[in-house]
Amino acid sequence: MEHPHAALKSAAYRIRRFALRMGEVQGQGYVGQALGMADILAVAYRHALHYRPEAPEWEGRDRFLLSHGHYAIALYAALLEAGILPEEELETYGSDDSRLPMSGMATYTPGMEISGGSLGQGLTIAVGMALGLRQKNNPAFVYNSMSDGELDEGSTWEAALSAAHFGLGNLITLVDINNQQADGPSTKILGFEPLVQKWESFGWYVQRADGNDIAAVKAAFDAARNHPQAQPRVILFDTLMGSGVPFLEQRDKNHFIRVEADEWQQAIALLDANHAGDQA
Ligand SMILES: Cc1ncc(C[n+]2csc(CCOP(=O)(O)OP(=O)(O)O)c2C)c(N)n1
Ligand SMILES: [Mg+2]
Repeated sequence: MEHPHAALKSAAYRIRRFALRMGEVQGQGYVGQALGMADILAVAYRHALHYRPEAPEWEGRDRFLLSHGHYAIALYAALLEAGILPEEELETYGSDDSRLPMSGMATYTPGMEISGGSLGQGLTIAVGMALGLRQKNNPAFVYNSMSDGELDEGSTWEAALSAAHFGLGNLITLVDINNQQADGPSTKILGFEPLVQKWESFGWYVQRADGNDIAAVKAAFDAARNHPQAQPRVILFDTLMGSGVPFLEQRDKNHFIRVEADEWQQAIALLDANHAGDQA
């Protein structure tokens, strides 16, 4: 019997594959993050977000802000899947004059709403955008995607307070909890649990879900959009870095992965085999 979310699983597979192919172009990159977030991005771009691939700046679009700009490769893979970027452009990833630089730049890439990467800024911008859209009676949602390292930034919590104060029901924050930062496990660097209670006490509608379980991710997006109160919404996604490629899942210090030349093809072959097995 076909998996009930077969189309979304296939989208997540293609997003992982695009990310690995871009990684191979440069020989290194934030590939573990892209693999870890692929299921979330598949649901975002194939189920939840309203957008027009041929008109990335359409005023009615939902805004997807990549606060963690170093995850650009993950968003490019999603924009390729969404048809906002053409597939042949993938080969230019990270090269001079490419529209796909290694860190996200709003002025370079269609579908890249902000130049993220100075961590902890995305949510502050998202609050302003959500307020502005509400002012203009524009019913679009603002999604702010952020990493667990950004929970260490004071600006994140100032923005969280403001969003609740203004009752921003058009704001959805996605947190990628991969328990990794540049210097090691997030929980060892600056403990942030219990996160559900923290966000709730800041006045948010909170869900926590397995970010690598397509059905759970889809249900969380649906509940976030349909929540009836005028409250900002956050989904805390627990994810596994490198998800879908076992030898990358197990790699230590996978914040920035250097993969040997022959391992990219090996990773793609494993992913393909897994996906074929899923569909059988
Ligand atoms: C304000 C700010 N401080 C420090 C950095 C340097 N930096 C880049 S990535 C990173 C790790 C942050 O944690 P997270 O985004 O959770 O890492 P990942 O999950 O990608 O390993 C840091 C500290 C930065 N980009 N911005
Ligand atoms: Mg992290």
